[in-house]
Amino acid sequence: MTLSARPLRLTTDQADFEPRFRERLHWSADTDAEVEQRVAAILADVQKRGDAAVLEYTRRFDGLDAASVGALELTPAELKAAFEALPADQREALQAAAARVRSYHEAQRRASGESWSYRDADGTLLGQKVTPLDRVGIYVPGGKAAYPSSVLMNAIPAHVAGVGEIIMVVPTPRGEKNPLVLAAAHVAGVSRAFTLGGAQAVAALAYGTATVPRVDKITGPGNAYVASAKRRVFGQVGIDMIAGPSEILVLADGSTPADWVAMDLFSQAEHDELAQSVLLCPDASYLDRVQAEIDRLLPQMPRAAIIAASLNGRGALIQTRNMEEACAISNRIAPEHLEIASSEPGRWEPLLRHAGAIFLGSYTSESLGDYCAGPNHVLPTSSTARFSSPLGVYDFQKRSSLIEVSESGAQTLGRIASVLAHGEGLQAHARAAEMRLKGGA
Ligand code: HSO
Ligand code: ZN
Repeated sequence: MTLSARPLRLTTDQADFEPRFRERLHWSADTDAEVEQRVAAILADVQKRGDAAVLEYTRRFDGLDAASVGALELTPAELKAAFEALPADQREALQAAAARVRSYHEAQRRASGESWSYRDADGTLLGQKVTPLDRVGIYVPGGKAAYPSSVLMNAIPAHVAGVGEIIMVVPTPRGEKNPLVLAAAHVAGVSRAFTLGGAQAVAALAYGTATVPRVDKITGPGNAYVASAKRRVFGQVGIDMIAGPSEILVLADGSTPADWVAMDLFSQAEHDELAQSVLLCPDASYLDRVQAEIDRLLPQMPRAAIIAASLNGRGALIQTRNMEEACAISNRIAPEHLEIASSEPGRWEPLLRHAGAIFLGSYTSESLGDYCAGPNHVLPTSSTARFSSPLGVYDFQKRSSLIEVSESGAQTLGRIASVLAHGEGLQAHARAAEMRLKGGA
């Protein structure tokens, strides 16, 4: 059987464009009741029985038998040894990627992650103090989607933020460790790592056990069980986001070689059958050329079956009236990754408001951003780029307001506060403000 990949072909001036476009874009993050129930039971059990429950679920779900949770800890020496045993090209690539991701996040911290304050006319000091989180947990998926690059993308911003302790968990079915994941943990500054996964790992991090320390925030992607567990422990601990399937939207003016764009669509599609790849272009003949390249290139791809399922089920090639309309549609979609495959990316970028990451110009393939350009590859999916941002240093910090009222400030503020406090019927508030007025009250 020969595979074919035919993304849905639409033009914005066809009569049924809207409903067909909406149907293709639709993604529901509806949760499965059975998953929810099982996760709730696992969380409650780990909360109650700690290590014993974690061990039992790890045995049951990962086929990994250990005498204690402590025996599932990967020592720093083991992480380092994994790094040192890598072939030189992998070791160097990992280090080069880590260095770039680190410099980017250091710039991010300098730009927006520092404390600040000012004094107003009364000499009252007002400001914001930025503090790194004490301890965070990083969930690294194992199994079919084990991404060492995601270890870098989660751990490095945490490290740059100044987080005291970074605890990594990675499911390790039957104890088969992924050397690149271990090596990435070494390079990225992970403090402790456990071969644990699933809802039980999230529970261990959220509640703490005798062996696994309780963290303040859990970041990183995972399967439906992990997503459900993260949603449920939120409040007790912080979480980064609940990620949906990965997406790419390419805006093309026809100037980028069609095979480059076809491969960029594949690069997202190969992640997952549910991943979404969309191309918008005003030129119908360019869309034909990209489709021809898809047909030509697909048989060469080892993950052709996943790519075909993704493109046939969720892909789209959309002909727009012009580039302005393509930009407007892109804003409606608010994609996780947005490539501007154009000879004049600077002309279109100002029109684009909602996207996790914007890749400008023909040379900027998403895959360069996925691994090593520097910005984070953990990005808001499923249109959440309308209101949220890439994972960053700021996710590993929190802010406290600082207020130091001077004696003269207490006079000005005291009068205002007293009036408002009386208005709210709160006498103690009013008196606390009035007592500090000169002449007292
Ligand atoms: N495109 C993925 C990240 C990734 N790609 C990891 C390769 N490895 C989600 O942003
Ligand atoms: Zn990717």
